[in-house]
Amino acid sequence: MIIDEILRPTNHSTVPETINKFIKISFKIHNGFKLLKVYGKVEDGAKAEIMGWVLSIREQKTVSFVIIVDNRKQVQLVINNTKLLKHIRQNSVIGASGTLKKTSKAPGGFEIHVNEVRVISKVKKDPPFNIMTKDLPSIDLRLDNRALDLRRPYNLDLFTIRAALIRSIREYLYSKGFLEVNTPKIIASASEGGAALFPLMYYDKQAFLAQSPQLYKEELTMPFERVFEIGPIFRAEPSRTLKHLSESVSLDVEAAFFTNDDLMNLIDGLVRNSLSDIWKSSSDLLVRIKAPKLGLPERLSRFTYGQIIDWLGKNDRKINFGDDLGQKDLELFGSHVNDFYFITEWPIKLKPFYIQPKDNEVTFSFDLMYRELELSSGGERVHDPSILRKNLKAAGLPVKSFRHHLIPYYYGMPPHGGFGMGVERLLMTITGADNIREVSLYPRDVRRLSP
Ligand code: AMO
Repeated sequence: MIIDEILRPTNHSTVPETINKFIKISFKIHNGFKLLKVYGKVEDGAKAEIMGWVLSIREQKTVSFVIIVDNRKQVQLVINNTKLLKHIRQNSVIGASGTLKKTSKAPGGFEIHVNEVRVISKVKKDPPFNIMTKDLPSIDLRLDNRALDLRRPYNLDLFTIRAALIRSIREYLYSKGFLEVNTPKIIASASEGGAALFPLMYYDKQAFLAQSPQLYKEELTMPFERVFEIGPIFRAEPSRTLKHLSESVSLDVEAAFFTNDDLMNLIDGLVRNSLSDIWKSSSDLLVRIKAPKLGLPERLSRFTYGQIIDWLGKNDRKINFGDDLGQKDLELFGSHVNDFYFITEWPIKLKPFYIQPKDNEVTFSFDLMYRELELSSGGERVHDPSILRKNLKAAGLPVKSFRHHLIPYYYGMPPHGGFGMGVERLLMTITGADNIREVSLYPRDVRRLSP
C-alpha cells in the first residue's frame, strides 16, 4: 500500500502547524485517501498526518479510538492522552498527526497513534439525524438538511453513479460526432406550449425560464449538424408526484438528417452503453445501493400507440384514438412488457407543434419507457417553415413571438430530429429509487424551493 502524498489545496489557518507545512501542490490520490500524508514508506513508526470528519468515538479506560473519515475511507486514530480527546466531537473536522501502525483490526489495515490533534471545524450542535443510521429519517427532514443527508453512504454511492452515468453518456455522444452545447435558460417565448412556464422579469420585459432547449437545439443542427446538451429544464408543473420536478436535468440531443429510426437506434445504443459502462466502473456501488440488474433484450421493443390502445382495449381499458395514455394504462402495459420499450407513432394532437406528421393522424415520434415511467420523448421535426407557422397557429401559440426561431428555416434548415431524456428519471430506473427527489441533489417541487 502506498500512501505518500497530501492532497489538500487549502491553506487554512486553523490547520495544525505540522500539517500546514506539508500542504503542497500535489493532488495525487493514493488508495482513495485525499487528506492523508504518510512520510516515507508505509510501515510501522512512519510519521503520518490526516484530516477528516469524526465518525465515532470509542472511549476505553486507558486508550480511546476515534474513527475519522477522509473521502469515504475510514481511519482509526488511537489516542491515549485524554487531554487530546477532550475537544473531539462526532462530526467535527479534525487534523491529527502521529505514527502509523499496521494492523488488520483497523479499517484500511493501519491506524495512527496520535500525539497531536487540532479541531479544525467544531460542530456547534448535534445534527438532526445520524448519517450512519439504518432507520431512514423522513425525506422532508433529509432534504431540509440536504448537505448532511448527502454524506450518507447511500447518497455518496448514488451521486457517484450519477456522475459515471453522465460521463458515459457524454463520451458516447462525442464518439458519435455530437458537439456539446449550452443554450439560454432565460427565454422570450414558450417552447413546449404555454401552460408550464415560470415567468420572470428580464429588465423591463417579460421572460421565462426555459422548459427545454428545443428551439435552440433544432436551430443548431443547421451549423453543427449534431448537438447535445445536458442542462436544467424548468417546468411549472402543479404535479405533486414521485416523478415530477420543477427543475430537472435533461439530456437533449438533436441531429440533422436523423430519422425516427436513427434516433431510436441511437437511444438503444446509448442506454445499452451507459448501463454496461456504469456496471463496469461502479458495480461495487450499484451492488451496495441494491440497484436492480436491468437486463436488456437484443433490441428495445417498439410498439405503436395504435397497437397499445388495441392491447389495452382487449384488457378492459378502452382508449379512444387520440386520447392520452394515463398512469393506469401505462402501468398495465408497462408491467406486461416489464422492460425498456418505445411507444411510437403518437397521434398528432398529443405531440407538440414541431413534431413531423407521418400522415393525417400520427407522427414520426416516440417515447422511451421503462415499465410505466417515461424516460424520454422525441421524434423527427417539421423543417418546412410554412408548416411550422400553421402548426403554431393551430396550437394557439403566437407566431410573432417565434419569428426569430423561424428565421433559419428560410435559409436551409436540414431535416432533423432529436429527443429529450430526463436524467433523474433514467437514474431512478438504474438505481431503483421510487421518488425522483432522492436522485436530485437539491430537488425543486411545488412545495420546495430550498435549500
Ligand atoms: P418532454 O416534455 O416529454 O419533451 O420531456 C422530455 C423528458 O424530460 C423528462 N421530464 C421531466 N422529468 C422530471 N420532472 C419533470 N417535470 C419533467 N418533464 C420532463 C422526462 C421526459 O420524457 N422538447 C421535448 C423533447 C424532444 O422532443 O426533444 C421535451 O421536452 O423524462
